[in-house]
Amino acid sequence: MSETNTANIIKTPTLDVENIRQDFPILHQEVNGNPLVYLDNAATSQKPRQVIEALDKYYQEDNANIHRGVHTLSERATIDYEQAREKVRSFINANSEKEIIFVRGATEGINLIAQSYGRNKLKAGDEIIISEMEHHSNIVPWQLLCEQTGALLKVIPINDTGELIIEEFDKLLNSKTKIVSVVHISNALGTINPVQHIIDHAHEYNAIVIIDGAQATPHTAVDVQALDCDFYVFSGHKLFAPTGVGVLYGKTDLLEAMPPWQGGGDMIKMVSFEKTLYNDLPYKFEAGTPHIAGVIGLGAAIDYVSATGLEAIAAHEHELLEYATEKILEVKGLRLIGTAQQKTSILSFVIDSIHPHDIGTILDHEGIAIRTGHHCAMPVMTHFNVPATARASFAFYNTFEEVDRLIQALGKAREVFI
Ligand code: C6P
Repeated sequence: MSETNTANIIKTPTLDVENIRQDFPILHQEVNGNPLVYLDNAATSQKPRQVIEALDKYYQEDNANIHRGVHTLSERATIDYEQAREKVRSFINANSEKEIIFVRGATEGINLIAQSYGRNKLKAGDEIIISEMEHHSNIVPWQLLCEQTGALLKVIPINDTGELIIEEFDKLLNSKTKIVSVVHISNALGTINPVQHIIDHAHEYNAIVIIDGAQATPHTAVDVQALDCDFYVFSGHKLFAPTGVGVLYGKTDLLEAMPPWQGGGDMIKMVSFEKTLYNDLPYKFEAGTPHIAGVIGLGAAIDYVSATGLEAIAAHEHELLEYATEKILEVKGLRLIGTAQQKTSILSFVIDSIHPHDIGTILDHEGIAIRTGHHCAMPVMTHFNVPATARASFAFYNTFEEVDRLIQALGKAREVFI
């Protein structure tokens, strides 16, 4: 894009990106003598000062355990923790706070469902459907469950643009299908999946549907009631919140019927050696002292994203994606992995014979952070017959100038290696 075109895009901003960047202290530093360009947002995103301050306040003023003490600090910590639950409920439009379980992240959420729901419900010969583009955290828990129960894993194939072949999904569904678990947005390809179709069709066979929303919640509004999914999981750290905290949403009736996953403090009403009574939802699934600061930080992150506006975020990221896609395709020998019609702001690519790790190293010298590797989605690499890709993933604080820096640096990588 010429300078004039860039100016045109910047003239009609959907977001005041420069202002937003002021909220992210980490972005204002040099790496290897160059201003940092952070394009590894799909791995983890940066934290606005409002989130950092919420953590700071908790540790400086309110630090105490929750649900336990009658003292003032404990009451304050409990209020902030439970307010964050309400913020999450509202953010994904769950019906009740009872449906919001705090976990460590998307990975723990899926494992909880597999072990608490799956292990109790599934028997030999039952079928679980996932897709070829899943993150390992939505493959391995189901393989473990299959080993434990004798259930069978079925896989929706993808085409060469990185889209689900949805007719094949429809063909896989049958009366033995008990669980369908698919990713909302692929971390390796950027594909936005037709989750509504998947949920509606799976329900015709009375299968329950789990959506892995790890890459979706930072980019798009999610309404779990409108979707009618049975479970939805996501991680805080991709949503500008701290690491070590995430969310499992589940419909009340399903969660009520599930046994606790872990035993310990807070998940009980009464314990004796003869019998233990479990706590009500959501505490039944929150054994032990949780990541209190992380949950409070997640609440602050949700406030920040909501105030910024997910519509404006999505619009800016879409413009970035279109601009970056056009520019990156001008790099000689570059092949994009993942060219779905419906995509979010992730660009996975390979360049001729340059190993993606070498691309990543050259870019790091230029101050540009991307991820290289299999992105915990090895079956995607197998499909596209590549060992790894380089992946640039954008957030709403990224700019068109940063895209230009990426493209220039890729040119340098070519000069060094080809
Ligand atoms: N993907 C990436 O660089 P955790 O680790 O539990 O926060 O999230 C796991 C996970 C689940 N599903 C999807 C679609 C994901 O992208 C991730 C995490 C990171 O792509 C780290 S591997």
